[in-house]
Amino acid sequence: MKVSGSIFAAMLTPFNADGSLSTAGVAPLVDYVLSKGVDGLYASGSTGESVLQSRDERAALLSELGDYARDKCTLIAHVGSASTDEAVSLAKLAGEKGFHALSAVPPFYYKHSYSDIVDYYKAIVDASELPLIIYNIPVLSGVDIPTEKLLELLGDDRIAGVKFTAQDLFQFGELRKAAPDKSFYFGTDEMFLGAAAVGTDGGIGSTYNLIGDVYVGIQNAVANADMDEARRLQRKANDLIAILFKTGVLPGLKHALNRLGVPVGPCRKPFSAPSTESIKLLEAWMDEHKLLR
Ligand code: MN9
Repeated sequence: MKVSGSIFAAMLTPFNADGSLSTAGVAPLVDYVLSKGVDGLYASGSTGESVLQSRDERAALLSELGDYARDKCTLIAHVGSASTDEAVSLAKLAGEKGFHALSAVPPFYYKHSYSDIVDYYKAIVDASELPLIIYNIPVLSGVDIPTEKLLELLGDDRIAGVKFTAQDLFQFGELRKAAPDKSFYFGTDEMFLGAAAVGTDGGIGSTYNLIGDVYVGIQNAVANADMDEARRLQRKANDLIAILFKTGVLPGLKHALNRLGVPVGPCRKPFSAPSTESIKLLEAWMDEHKLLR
């Protein structure tokens, strides 16, 4: 099973000023992100602050997004959870709402056996007809599935590939070599060019909410063997990302979008608002790149 498209924004979740979910914020955010030329959206993941939301809030976001955008682009629903039942219920909903694929982090917090992790993924794929992308993000999930176990999981036809948010390009290349029929999406935005050089089916990242065109450009430049252009674009992304490390990646991205007139609100606590000093750097970067309007 294949997922169509290559470059996907790991979508932010819009909140109101009081921190409640803003379903009204979905359409303007989708319109802005798609205007940058990405192939689709990956919703309710790390960037979407999913672990700070209830199951019902995640369901409301997925429902709104499905209704608004299923005919506009490829939609991937991240349904991963510490609880299999919650992941399964979100997977069913995504199927009903016209999503094109599912994704899930391994169950986190408790240290589960590999066989529990396999059962979790099987339960999710059994819940709908959709292909599933494993979300490998050991730095946040705390679960590092070894290469051979990832390959075992990929033996299931319904498991289409891996969103690989780590920095080990050797492992990334080994996975691709061992499973050439599967799709591997790189998730560390600041190293996307490295993955594109090794070979990647695409990328899924947080900063694509703001500058998706840059990653589309890197992918194209590498395909055309234009390394100067690819490096120029990665440097542009990394200048922004270095600033986002000062603001906090998600609070900074939300600040930037709010400034652009795309109302995404604040991040949920315990995230805090960016410092005044870091906001100055961010706005100067936006100004320099004509992102303020
Ligand atoms: O998966 C994101 N990774 C993390 C996506 O949240 C750890 C990335 O898109 C990063 O936010 C980005 C900046 O470090 O690469």
